[in-house]
Amino acid sequence: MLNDSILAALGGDRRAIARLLSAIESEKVSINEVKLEIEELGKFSESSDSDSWDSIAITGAPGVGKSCICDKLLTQWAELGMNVVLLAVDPSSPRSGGALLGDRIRLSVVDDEKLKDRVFIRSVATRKTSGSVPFVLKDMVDFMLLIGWDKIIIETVGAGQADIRCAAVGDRIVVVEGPARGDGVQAEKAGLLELADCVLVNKSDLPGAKKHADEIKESLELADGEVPEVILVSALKNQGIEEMSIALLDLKSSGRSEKAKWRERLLATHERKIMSNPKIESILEKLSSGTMQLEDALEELE
Ligand SMILES: Nc1nc2c(ncn2[C@@H]2O[C@H](COP(=O)(O)OP(=O)(O)OP(=O)(O)O)[C@@H](O)[C@H]2O)c(=O)[nH]1
Ligand SMILES: [Mg+2]
Repeated sequence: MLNDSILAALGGDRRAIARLLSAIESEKVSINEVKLEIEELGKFSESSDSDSWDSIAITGAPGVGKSCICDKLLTQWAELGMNVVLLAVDPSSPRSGGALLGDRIRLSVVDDEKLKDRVFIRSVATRKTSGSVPFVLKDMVDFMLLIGWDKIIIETVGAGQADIRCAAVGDRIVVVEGPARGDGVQAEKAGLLELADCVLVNKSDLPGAKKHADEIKESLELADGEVPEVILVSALKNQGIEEMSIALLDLKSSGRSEKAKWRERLLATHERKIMSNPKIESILEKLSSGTMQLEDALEELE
């Protein structure tokens, strides 16, 4: 059964791909099972060289234009002959089951007869309250790569810890900003920028974009290590789009962002380990009734 689905997915059958992604998302099928099946079928694809990336996260505050930028990237990269996936982590979707992308924005690439077969778009619902979303997302990314898709884009809002952990799934992280809102670069933004391999300042057609790009550059230069490139674009007016898509395709990871990414992955893994410990409920009870100290709880969970 799984074997048939995987064969169909390898052959590009979109319904089979969608079904397998759902099974992975609901943790009914594990990525290891998929790997084994593909190995048995003798269809294991070569992994790309270590200098290039397979997955890239596009993150930033709500409404900065992430989806519009993803639409442009999908179009540009598909035009180059690549098969590109967009996994959109959708925090706003209250619906259980299949969350739908495009409530606000319809991606033009899906209407492009020449390109639509080269792109695959899928929402990932974050209805789960457990910390498993980044892990499920990682499995979905790995699945698409295993069945031979070339590049995976992860769109995720960069608004909180859980979102940052979704972004940290990507081999590269791109932070999208908009024009200046007069608040400069505050602490929360600085935390996100620390993970950036590149910063896009979108809506360059609006006043304040150039100013904000300069503010960001200044704030990035204050920190140690390599300074990521800051690129001005307008997804709406098609300004700087080709340059952006070429720069991102060739994007390298800086030591600084790499460390920040691994810190998030480490913390997420640690948290999941703690929360899945069978003793967690009784320990929380003891902590809340004052019969246990935090340090002892940690030791108990070791
Ligand atoms: N002026 C201008 N507006 C833009 C540009 N890019 C996107 N927008 C507009 O900004 C709004 C939000 O765009 P989205 O692409 O949905 O933004 P998002 O970051 O994906 O939003 P969420 O997914 O809700 O976080 C839309 O109304 C777009 O038309 C741009 O370059 N210039
Ligand atoms: Mg969006």
